[in-house]
Amino acid sequence: MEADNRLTLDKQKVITMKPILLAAAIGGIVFANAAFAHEMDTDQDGLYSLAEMRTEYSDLTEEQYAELDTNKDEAVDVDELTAAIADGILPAMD
Ligand SMILES: [Ca+2]
Ligand SMILES: [Ca+2]
Repeated sequence: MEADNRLTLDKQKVITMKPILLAAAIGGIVFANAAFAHEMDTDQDGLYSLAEMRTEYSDLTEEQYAELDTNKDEAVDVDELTAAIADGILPAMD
């Protein structure tokens, strides 16, 4: 009986640890993206103009920029930028 109790406790520990580790991993990725994104947004308006994006992606064309602007508001926001990187359309920044 004692052994069974220990096994149950260990299982609970594993189950409660997993979401914490997952959250830490996701948090790290979001933080890294936020750091580079903040740097590229030189006027700090939360949007990436073509000129701002060219500071990181120097050969980005107007056509490519328009494709990144998936909601067609004529600006690339952080969601569109991270989606483009996640989809491999843009390389991740250093
Ligand atoms: Ca900006
Ligand atoms: Ca947009």
